[in-house]
Amino acid sequence: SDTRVPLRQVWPDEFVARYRAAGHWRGETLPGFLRERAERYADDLAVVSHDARWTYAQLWREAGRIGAGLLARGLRPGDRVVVQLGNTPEFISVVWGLFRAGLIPVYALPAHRITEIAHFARKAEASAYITVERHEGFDCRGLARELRAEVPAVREVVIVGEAEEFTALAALDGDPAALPADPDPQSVAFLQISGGSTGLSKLIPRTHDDYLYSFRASNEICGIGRDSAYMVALPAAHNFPMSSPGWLGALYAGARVVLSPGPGPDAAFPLIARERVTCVGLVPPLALLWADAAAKTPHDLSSLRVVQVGGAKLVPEAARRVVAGLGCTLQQVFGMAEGLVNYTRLDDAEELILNTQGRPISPDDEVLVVDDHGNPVPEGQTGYLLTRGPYTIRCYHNDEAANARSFTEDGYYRTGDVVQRLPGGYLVVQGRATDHINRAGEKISAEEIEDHLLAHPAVFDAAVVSIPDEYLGERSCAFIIPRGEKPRAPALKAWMRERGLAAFKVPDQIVFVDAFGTTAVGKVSRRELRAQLREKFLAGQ
Ligand code: J2J
Repeated sequence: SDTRVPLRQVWPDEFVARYRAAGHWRGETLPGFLRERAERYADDLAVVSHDARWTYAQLWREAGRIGAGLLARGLRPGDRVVVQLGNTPEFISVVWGLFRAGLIPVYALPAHRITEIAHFARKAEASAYITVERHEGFDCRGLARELRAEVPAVREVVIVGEAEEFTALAALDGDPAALPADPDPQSVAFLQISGGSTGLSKLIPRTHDDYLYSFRASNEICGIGRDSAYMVALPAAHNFPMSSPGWLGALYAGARVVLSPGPGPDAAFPLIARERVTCVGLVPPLALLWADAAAKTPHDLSSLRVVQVGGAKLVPEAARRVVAGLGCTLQQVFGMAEGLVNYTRLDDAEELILNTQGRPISPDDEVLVVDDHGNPVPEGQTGYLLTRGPYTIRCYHNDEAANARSFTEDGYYRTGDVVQRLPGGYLVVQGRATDHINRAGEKISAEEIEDHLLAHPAVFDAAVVSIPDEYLGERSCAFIIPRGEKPRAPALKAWMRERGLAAFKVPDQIVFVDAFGTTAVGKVSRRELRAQLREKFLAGQ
């Protein structure tokens, strides 16, 4: 019998009825739509990287081999599989292999290390882990060994490349006739990773129906059609390049997905020229880097029609530089892996494109902007953003405490973002209610990093805050009260990395202090403390 926490994502009946009646939920599934495309566009290119070109038929066949091979290795439909792959065609074939086999991908980022991977494997109660032999010099098989030791329930490891004691992706083999029928469109298709605003990252169960709606509707808004070429420059496992409209949207449209091996102009520009890329999604610091590099590049970028920027706030001045530098339509994207995505529309007035983060995808996205007491604020005023709708989750997986905190009684998701709503529903992101650092689009929980720092014997107390950074938007700064002899900052950073944490979570800056010397009387909350330290630091700059 299965003792695992069931995968579920449920909307109340009246919402299900409404979303179906409106045509948002159409009963399509991820394996179902790709099968149809593989028949219709069999010989058209689906996935292109710097050294591979796969047609729709090839992608579908590869997915079948992988899915059947995993079932032949003893995995069962419903099993969860942590996937950690870079921007390679194998990432896409593995994901569809899992979908075809009824297995549930759990999307890790290449930057994650044992601490994060073990957390995902435990929370998801995963049975398998799929990774690559090396990623940018890092030995992922070593990580797989640590994972097997820490979480023995992960009984199967599949490696892209040289597998050593594990199973090679290339060796998977099975009878595609053994693959199950397409899943229930309302069932959970995968677990996405949350930005982790408080504590460790949470797992986000998304259904076929809800996710398909989000990227099908995004295609329309972003102008993705059969002749489009969508470039994945950010990590392909991130929700933005996956679904807004991302590589899933591109495949849904029968378009081409172009995988850039890295996010920088060096990797991306030659591919844009060669493949005539029409659309790409970037985070603000990258968009600025691209805009500067475009003036100097010998590569032809004239095919680019839309550059999307999201994941962190793009201030108006930066938006102007992106438009001037890349000379194509800018689209601001304000989204979240939990659901709600806002876009400026391609034909919006420049005023809106430069100054707002867009408006929701769907007429059925419900957006509330509320004050500290949960009461709606007048239009144009700033408040906390709450939302529910046809592609916004109602609960996290296997995390009752987070669910109690993150959702209202009537099912709104508390985004943690502080926004201003303008006429027409356009949103301007003004800040946030939760203590995380948005480092170039990578979200870092202050609490999670403090917990790690407190495990160091020479750290008496630690408070982690965000500091404005010209390039990254924000960087992380750890205030530390030492215990006994003060450790050296580089040694402390190295120690953090050795704990097996994603490198982007290691504090950018460390400031040693004797005390947190708060001015407030009595006990202050961690939040207030972080705010005070941040203000004092900024005042001293
Ligand atoms: C300010 N803050 C933003 C923006 C996200 C599309 C685009 C982005 C994400 C994403 C995504 C922002 N301006 N334009 O999943 O499908 C911050 C907010 C938000 C959090 C979500 C997509 N765009 N943010 O970034 O789950 O604080 O998703 O709540 O990683 O990023 O982070 P994440």
